[in-house]
Amino acid sequence: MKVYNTGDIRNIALVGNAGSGKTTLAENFALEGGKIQRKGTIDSKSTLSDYRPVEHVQEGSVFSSILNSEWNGVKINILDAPGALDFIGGAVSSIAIADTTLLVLNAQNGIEVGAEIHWRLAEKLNKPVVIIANHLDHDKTNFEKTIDLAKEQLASSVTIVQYPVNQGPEYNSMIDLITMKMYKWSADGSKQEVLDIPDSEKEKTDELRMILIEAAAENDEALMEKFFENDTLTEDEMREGILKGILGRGMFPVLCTSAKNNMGTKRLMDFIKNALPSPAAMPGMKTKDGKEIKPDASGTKSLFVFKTGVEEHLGEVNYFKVVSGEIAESDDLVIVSNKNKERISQIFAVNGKNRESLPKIVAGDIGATVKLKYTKNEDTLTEKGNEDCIESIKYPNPKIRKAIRALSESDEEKLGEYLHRLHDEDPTYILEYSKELKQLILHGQGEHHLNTLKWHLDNTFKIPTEFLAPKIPYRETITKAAQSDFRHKKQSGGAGQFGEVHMIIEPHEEGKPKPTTYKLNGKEYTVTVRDEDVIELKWGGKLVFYNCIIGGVIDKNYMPAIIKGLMEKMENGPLTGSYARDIRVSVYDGKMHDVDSNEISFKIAGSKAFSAAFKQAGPRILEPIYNLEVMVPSDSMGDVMSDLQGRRAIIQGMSSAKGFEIINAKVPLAEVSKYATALSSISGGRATFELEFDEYAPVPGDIQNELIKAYEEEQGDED
Ligand SMILES: Nc1nc2c(ncn2[C@@H]2O[C@H](COP(=O)(O)OP(=O)(O)O)[C@@H](O)[C@H]2O)c(=O)[nH]1
Ligand SMILES: [Mg+2]
Repeated sequence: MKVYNTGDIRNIALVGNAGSGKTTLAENFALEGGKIQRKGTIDSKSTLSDYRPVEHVQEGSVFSSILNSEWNGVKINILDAPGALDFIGGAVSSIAIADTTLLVLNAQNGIEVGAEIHWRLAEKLNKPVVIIANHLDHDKTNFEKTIDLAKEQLASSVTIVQYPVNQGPEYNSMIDLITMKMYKWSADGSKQEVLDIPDSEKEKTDELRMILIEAAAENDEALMEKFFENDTLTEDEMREGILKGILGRGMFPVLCTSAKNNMGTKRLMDFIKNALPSPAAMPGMKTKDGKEIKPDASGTKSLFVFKTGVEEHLGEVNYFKVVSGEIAESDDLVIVSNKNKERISQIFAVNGKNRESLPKIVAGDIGATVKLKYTKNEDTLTEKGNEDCIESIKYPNPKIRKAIRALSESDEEKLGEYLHRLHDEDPTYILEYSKELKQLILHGQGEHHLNTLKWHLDNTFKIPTEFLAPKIPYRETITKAAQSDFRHKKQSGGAGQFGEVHMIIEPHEEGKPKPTTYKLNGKEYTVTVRDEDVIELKWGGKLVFYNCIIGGVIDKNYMPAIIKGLMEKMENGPLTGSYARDIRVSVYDGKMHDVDSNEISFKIAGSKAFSAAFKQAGPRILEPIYNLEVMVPSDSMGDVMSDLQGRRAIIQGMSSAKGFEIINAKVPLAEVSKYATALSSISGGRATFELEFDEYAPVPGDIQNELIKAYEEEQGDED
């Protein structure tokens, strides 16, 4: 296949709600560019994208698919994203990697949730957006209303470039305000006529063209002046203004298609070639240190792997964008993160599962390769000595968690391996083996997302699994000071054991001065700190240990053994077996025996004294609290608020955005494990949320009692 220069490449992401027609549109691009001879259809499960078995079962895209086509010498790389929000990962990477986002709307339905959310992703990544009004051939199609809603909900600078002449079942013509022509198609879209604008449309066309010209002028001061002077712009000036507007997100042009009938594709491809930026016109990719790498074909060889998939008969396929330089077959590159060497044995341009070989590929282009040994998703491969590592794509935080288990114990190892593989294919699945909970926890974007993963395990990998309720990683701490001592003594027969430890424990708080005196149960204790040991706990919080021994009653060498004893209890808290945190311990007295004292004795004495003190020190169970941000359409605000009240949420603030209310709250993790499902049913799928861990806070007393009881019963069962 031909090698294209950076300036002759257009990278576009197709996004929008599920069912809006992205995959069908991608198929049209491939057909018009001669990549396929016959168009596949969604109904016959024969499209280039959506080729994977899971997508046939689900009847929709699950992963993004990469396609390419050619139009008048320009290569168009198409990243066809899934529309369903559970598979948002594919949309995030597509928008991040492509230079322009094509937001496809189903003009029967206005702005659907998926469109709204993908719009916000493009906004966050500062990407130019072109709006495609699709599905123009239905009874219920309402182009005008859809565009009004887009102006209201997305941006006021949504600007009509094409409009349908006869939307509805008879749809076959559209007028383009740049070329000032009418495009008319045969019923199957195969024949296109370019006609003069009929008289009946002239008035409307002139009016809309003036709006377009004014919108184009707004993107440049010089153009604006010309517009004020002449009340119009020349054809060239208008095109210049549109280019600038698209690039700077000052204008969001609207184009028209009926993807099923392949109407509008050719003119859309013209527009992609003429009005959308090549990678050279866009900011380069950013490194982890914030450096921008321009897509310079003569620069250092560098590529970024943005997607990994396992394909039948091929094994792992790595999809990449060339960051800079030219990558040629047989190039030897190095992975920046771990310095492993990789040879690029083959380079492909792909159309779903179809591949064409390329001898080389230049900066800004998108390709695929196979047989890499060490490369992982999101790796940067470059020339030896170059340290520029491209920053990872930022995916939304997980929204749901479940524990998963193989039904047969002998599958456990394979399960872990396949789950890692699925994470590489879809980074929004996060896998965590929690040692503390003794559960394999899966995090995902929603119920459907996790069920799809299970489908893979059951059907692709043939490992039967089950989901379990995920446990909550509780913590334990104390609220007041308490004293305790313990003598461990074993002096009958054989080698003896002897250790005695006296301690005071109390809550640790940052900045609290070192202990001096305590009054506990009517008794006064004075301590003098000799040594301080601050232990940062792996699970958060601290254990602060003070050696306050006077007169050498416990040898300094036994302190590590006492700390070991404490740590055993910190790892397996006395209330519920959860990790304990934020405690300080002053060991101020004790006793040794000349012969029988040893490390094990002091470890046991330390551990027992600590346990006893812990129980008298106002122990509390802490639970993880998350910051929750919910974006709610104004009309379901009341229902969302009352639902939150039932989840022990503390509302932190509220604000409004375009048609949305934003609620910020703090909620316990225990109350939001199924929030994705609940919120979706309350808001008809229109509300979205983000969750982020904030802090640990005490659980209410009644819940603490229930948890302790449940733990005791569980322990009882085990005995
Ligand atoms: N009538 C009509 N059907 C369309 C149009 N575009 C797509 N479809 C159909 O809508 C369904 C969803 O299309 P698909 O391309 O999978 O949408 P995606 O989820 O956005 O990728 C399929 O049955 C398509 O045949 C259109 O413009 N008109
Ligand atoms: Mg699709």
